[in-house]
Amino acid sequence: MGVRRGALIVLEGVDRAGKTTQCKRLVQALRDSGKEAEMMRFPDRTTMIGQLISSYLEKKSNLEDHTVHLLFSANRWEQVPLMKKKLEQGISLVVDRYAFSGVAFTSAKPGFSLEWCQNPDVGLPKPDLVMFLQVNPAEVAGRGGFGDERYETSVFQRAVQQKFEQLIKDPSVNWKVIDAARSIEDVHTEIKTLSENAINIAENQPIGELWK
Ligand code: ADP
Ligand code: 2DT
Repeated sequence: MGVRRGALIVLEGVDRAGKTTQCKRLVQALRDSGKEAEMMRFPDRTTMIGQLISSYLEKKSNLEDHTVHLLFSANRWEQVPLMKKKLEQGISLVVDRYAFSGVAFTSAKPGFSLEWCQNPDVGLPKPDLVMFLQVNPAEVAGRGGFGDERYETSVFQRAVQQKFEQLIKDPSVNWKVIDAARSIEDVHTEIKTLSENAINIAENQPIGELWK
């Protein structure tokens, strides 16, 4: 019998919802229970495409809105061979943002339909589980202010939140909405249980294709 594949697990949510904190905790917990797991994040700022994106986010450069959307998508596609290799080796991938952030952020700009935004990401490895860390802006106000990067304003984040709410209605994706206003520990416990279930189910299934 071949190696059982790992699961592709994605965490999404607005700024300061706790995505990075929970991704790290989840990878550690999975490893502690003897499972192979690695963290990834998008944008991956380390590649050549990622450096263009990073400079844009830091407002050191300007890029036309369609162009930067396609660069974010290309930044995922360039990791696909490595992602598939790891999943097939039995390593579960815990990913901080994915195509859903791509669609939510660009479609929050004027003149962009959800469909146009989804197109470049059609066919990416489909997550076995996407957890949306749900918080309202008042609840996370105590977690620190906004940074200086592009998109880090309360007006834009509210528009992004509305787009996420539309995306969550898509039944072709295995969305779970998590109440992320609770303690780090309580949120982690729920995320760990959902992830272990997803890993058990995924190991007997082929990797799917997103939005196809
Ligand atoms: P994100 O990656 O979604 O932007 P982070 O994981 O970086 O969010 O968390 C943002 C800040 O909020 C960090 O200082 C983190 O320690 C804190 N934080 C994360 N989760 C919680 C929580 N459940 N309760 C209180 N503070 C939290
Ligand atoms: P962080 O590195 O702090 O998560 O911020 N974004 C992200 C997009 O606009 N499109 C995408 O495809 C992705 C993955 C979200 C990255 C910022 O970039 C936005 C916040």
